[in-house]
Amino acid sequence: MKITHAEIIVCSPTRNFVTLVVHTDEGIYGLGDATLNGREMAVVSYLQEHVIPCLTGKDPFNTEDTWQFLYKGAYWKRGPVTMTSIAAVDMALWDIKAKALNVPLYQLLGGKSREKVLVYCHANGTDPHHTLEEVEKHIEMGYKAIRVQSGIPGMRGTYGVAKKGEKYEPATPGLPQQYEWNTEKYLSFVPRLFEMIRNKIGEEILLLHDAHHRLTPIEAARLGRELEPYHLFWLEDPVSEELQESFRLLRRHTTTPIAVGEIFSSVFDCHLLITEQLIDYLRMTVLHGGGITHILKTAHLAEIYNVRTGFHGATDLSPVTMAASLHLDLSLHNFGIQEHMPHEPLVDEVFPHAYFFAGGYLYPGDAPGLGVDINRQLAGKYPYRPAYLPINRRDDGTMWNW
Ligand code: EZ4
Ligand code: CO
Repeated sequence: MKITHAEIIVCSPTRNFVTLVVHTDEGIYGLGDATLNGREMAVVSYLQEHVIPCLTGKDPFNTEDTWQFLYKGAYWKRGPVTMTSIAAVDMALWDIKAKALNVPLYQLLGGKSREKVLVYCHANGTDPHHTLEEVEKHIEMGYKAIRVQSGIPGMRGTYGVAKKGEKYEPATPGLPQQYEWNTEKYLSFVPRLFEMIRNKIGEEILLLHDAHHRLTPIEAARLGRELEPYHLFWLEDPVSEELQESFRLLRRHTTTPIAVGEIFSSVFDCHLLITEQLIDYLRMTVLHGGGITHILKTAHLAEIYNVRTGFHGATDLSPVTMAASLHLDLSLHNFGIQEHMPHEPLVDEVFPHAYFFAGGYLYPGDAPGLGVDINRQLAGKYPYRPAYLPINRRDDGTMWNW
């Protein structure tokens, strides 16, 4: 089998997605997600100008060699644009291989290690009362694990929380929106929020929280320690992700489990975190972490050090990534949990898929390959719209991590 050509489909059914379609001389094609939220066209250009021309004539079964060709061959290794581009090709090739062999992808990754994939959803409220309502609503929907984010009294907006009645979406059309940040108000609020939620709902539901890279290590240590009585499943992105060493300080002070990695590009962003056992869950994804080929290696390293997976699954990752994640979730021994932020119905229509949700779990389904397709005609009705993630500033105007 040989790759004949590849094409890129950019569409915006409620939000932007970049999809790579790789075609072969046997008529089988594979899909890869190439969406880098807020920087979409950089990946389009990287693929179009520098990657697609090299794919023609290659055997799509040689996933390892093609990965190394794109990684080593670029010379400029790593970085989100490069690794997202490589991931898109890698997903598409694994999709082709599994389709050609007529098996769901998980069969090529070790088969089933479990029957179903535990997921967590988001409960985002404008204030604690609204947040509790959202938690209760999601418990009724069957979710067994819930990430809790809440607006903070006295602060205008915070991460993960939209206006009441609206859904939180990462990135909005137009120029970046500005949010404000106050560490002191946040730190005194969050433990009281979780105390209230635990008192109302009891111990059974798993609770998670995302600090979205905003604290220093010692601030995060205080938060982790004060949250201990409420038994979080994890505290996510407690500190900025760049400095792996900063997790040593945090780790010394708290037993609250730590998750990090949604913006990691490769194992070299987390080798220290894994081998020093500084984290409990790795959020690096198939999409932004170099594809199935590289995530497999990273997850296997993590397994040796008792670090489990908790793949990123926000709505800016397309159903193609969700499918790839679910095949990995089903097969990796050290699977922990999968994020589930359901796409809008229109997105599911543009990307018809075999995976489905039932009773707090996701199932990848048994369609050959990834089990996802793209409806080109429908996609064509929703052209790309420039959109940005928000920015964040402290009270005095200082730029902060969003
Ligand atoms: O901010 O996907 O845990 N999930 C998150 C997400 C990210 C967005 C960035 O594109 O932190 O909401
Ligand atoms: Co996050």
